[in-house]
Amino acid sequence: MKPDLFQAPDYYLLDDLLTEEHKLVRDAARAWVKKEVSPIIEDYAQRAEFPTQIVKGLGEIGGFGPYIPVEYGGAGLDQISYGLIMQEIERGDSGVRSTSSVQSSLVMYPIWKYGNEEQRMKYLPKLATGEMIGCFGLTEPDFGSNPGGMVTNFKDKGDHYLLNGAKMWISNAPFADIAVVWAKDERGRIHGLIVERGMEGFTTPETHNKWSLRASATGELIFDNVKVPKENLLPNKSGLGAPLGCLDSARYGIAWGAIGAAMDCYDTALRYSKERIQFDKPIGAFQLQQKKLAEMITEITKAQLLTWRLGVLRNEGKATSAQISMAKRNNVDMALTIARDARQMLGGMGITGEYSIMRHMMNLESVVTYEGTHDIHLLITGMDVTGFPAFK
Ligand code: TGC
Ligand code: FAD
Repeated sequence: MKPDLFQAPDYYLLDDLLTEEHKLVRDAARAWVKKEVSPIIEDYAQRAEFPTQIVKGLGEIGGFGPYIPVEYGGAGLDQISYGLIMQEIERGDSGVRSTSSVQSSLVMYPIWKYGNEEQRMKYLPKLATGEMIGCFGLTEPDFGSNPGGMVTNFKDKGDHYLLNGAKMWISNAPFADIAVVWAKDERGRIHGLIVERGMEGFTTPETHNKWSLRASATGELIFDNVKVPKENLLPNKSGLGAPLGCLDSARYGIAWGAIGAAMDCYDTALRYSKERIQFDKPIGAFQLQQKKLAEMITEITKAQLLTWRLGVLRNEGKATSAQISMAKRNNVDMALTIARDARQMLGGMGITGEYSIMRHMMNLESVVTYEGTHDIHLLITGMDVTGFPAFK
């Protein structure tokens, strides 16, 4: 793979909107990605393997629980710093950002928000350093966009719960130490349970043959009469709103992350367009290539502004779930379009692992599907503006 020469586009001088702390956090994450992710990630993606050696570093740059309070081992940062870290990590690879998103927003967040103090102290500090890795089980074979229909369930057996069912498409599952699992009780109410590797009847088979997110491990969670101790139930929130609340935090991070992938594709295509000569001119001198680059930088700039504003609203506690949906949907679609155009600008070279673009493009096909598909987010916006849910 070519050396990482990334230079971040900032067409509207958005750095002026950031504090010194935001810039320090972002620059540390950017430098770490250049040193630790860029040189190895193509190789790991080609081999369909997660690079476990980067886990410690992810913890050190605040990639695990950036906004979780310091007393629980988190970095105690604000929502814009959280977003900037996600942007930089996904600039390297969406699969690495997935590991960070799942650990932060889908495992640490529910334990912090819905757990009790013993659960927080037991799990959060180890999750923050990467000493422990978690995964999040919501999706099932027959319930993806409609998680409320889930059939995974647990029964109260007096001194423990008995868990049965299956989850699929679970990021980090094959190597996770714990899983935050969403299941129905005997009354059909959804609760979160912390299931630990090693509990009898709990297995995590890996999902193979993915063309996307190849450097991220995906798997199933199978529960065959798993005895879960009663103290592993998250006591402070139940109902579908509990897992969906975690998704708000993860979707917000993805909205920033997608900008990172888009910036990397744009930067690569821009540099290539100045170096590649055809018909005695750099291809960047042709109007058709300039149109692509002009559209890319326009869309990246719009996405940066949308996301920065959303971060301010989240810092003020005013962002709605529907606003987060709009940013996730817009930014991932924007990044996917840019990746496809950038890939074309590199001609044949664009399909090789010499450049990051094709990997980003394939990764983004998962990002546009997980955490709520492109169409589900459109329906969320539609419901928000009309008041009519069109899901069913
Ligand atoms: P609905 O009746 O609308 O809502 C049920 C309850 O939930 C509340 N709620 C929310 N709460 C917090 N945050 C949100 N975003 C919320 N959206 C809804 C709602 O107020 C209600 O509360 P209550 O108290 O009245 O019960 O539910 P529905 O069954 O009609 O479904 C709505 C729909 C389709 C929007 C929802 O199911 C949905 O978002 N589906 C998409 C599923 C999804 O995103 N799955 C993601 C799985 S995890 C994943 O992909 C991780 S990838 C990780 C990585 O690698 O980065
Ligand atoms: P379906 O729900 O079957 O949707 C198929 C198509 O139908 C989509 O285009 C969808 O938009 C459309 N559709 C569905 N309902 C409607 C409707 N009402 N109106 C119009 N169109 C509709 N899940 C987890 O719980 N944890 C994870 O860690 C996790 N990681 C993932 C990692 C990867 C790589 C992938 C690919 C997925 C992951 N997921 C995870 C699952 C992901 O969230 C689901 O794939 C996603 O929610 C969509 O569900 P589905 O694949 O079952 O598609």
